[in-house]
Amino acid sequence: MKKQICLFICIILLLSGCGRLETNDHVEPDSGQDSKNLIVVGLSQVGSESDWRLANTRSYRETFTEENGYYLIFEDAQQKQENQVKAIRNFILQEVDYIVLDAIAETGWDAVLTEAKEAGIPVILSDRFVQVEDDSLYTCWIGSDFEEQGRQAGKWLKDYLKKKGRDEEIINIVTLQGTLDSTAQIGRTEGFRQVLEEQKNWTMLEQQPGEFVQAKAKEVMEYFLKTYPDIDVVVCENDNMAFGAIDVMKEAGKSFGKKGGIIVISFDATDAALEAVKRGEINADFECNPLLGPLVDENIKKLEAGQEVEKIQYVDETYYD
Ligand code: GZL
Repeated sequence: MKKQICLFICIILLLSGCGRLETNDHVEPDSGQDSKNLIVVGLSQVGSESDWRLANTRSYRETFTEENGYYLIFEDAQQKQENQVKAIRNFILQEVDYIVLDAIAETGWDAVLTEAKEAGIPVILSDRFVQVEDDSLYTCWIGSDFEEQGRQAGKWLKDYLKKKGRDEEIINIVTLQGTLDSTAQIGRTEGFRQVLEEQKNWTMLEQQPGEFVQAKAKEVMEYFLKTYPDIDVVVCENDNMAFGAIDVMKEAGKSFGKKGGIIVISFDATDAALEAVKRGEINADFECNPLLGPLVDENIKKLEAGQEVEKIQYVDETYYD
């Protein structure tokens, strides 16, 4: 049945001049596979901006397979919200069974998620959250407690400075923020701020977005080093931005990390970053679990069985120093 619907829609799209369905990839069921009993999932992914994102995408692709009973339509939005809105409208047109959304930013979703609700398609939020008037526009959200990650980073810095006998010293901090209005950026910035405001001797010199990418982070860190001669700490809201900051500090001959100089704090704890922790280039890295595919799968299977699911579901995480 679903196959016929998909075929019908393809014909409509071609006739209406929409051309090829704008899906980055279709996981076509084998011809022998009885596709009518596959769960059709339309997944709109932020992009491929970071190592964390690649691991996150891998987790979805390894989960939403035919063997697991899925037909996956995957869309990479290349970090543009308008591409995600377009993808969701495509999913509605294709009458998918579920929409999984990892939202580039928290705002701007009410209209398109209302269209999904009116089409009777459940929306599952994975990783990043959305701010909507009506929370019935999504079935559940599964992700990290980003504010807690930010608080953990602040508490770690407080303990580290105390251990070094620097708890009375003026501490100058800069932050490389993630994509503004993304849940990870909002939470990490706010969580760290809550600890910072209790430390009278800490000063946040400036916070600027590095978009979670290494190249942009390099530009911002170059600006920070030119503008502020005495930076004590750089908070990087993901590992790829930490790599950018490290490149710039090396080029500028700045000492940093565990051997002294600028303290480097990061988030995600990807494999490459944990190697940098071991080398002493990153002082502390706060884990953000990218393996969300199985958790989304669990929720979809419960919904398929007519069971209720928790509205807000946090994943477990830790940190490494
Ligand atoms: C966090 C995720 C963030 C990562 C970045 O859950 O949304 O986006 O921290 C990624 O690496 O770009």
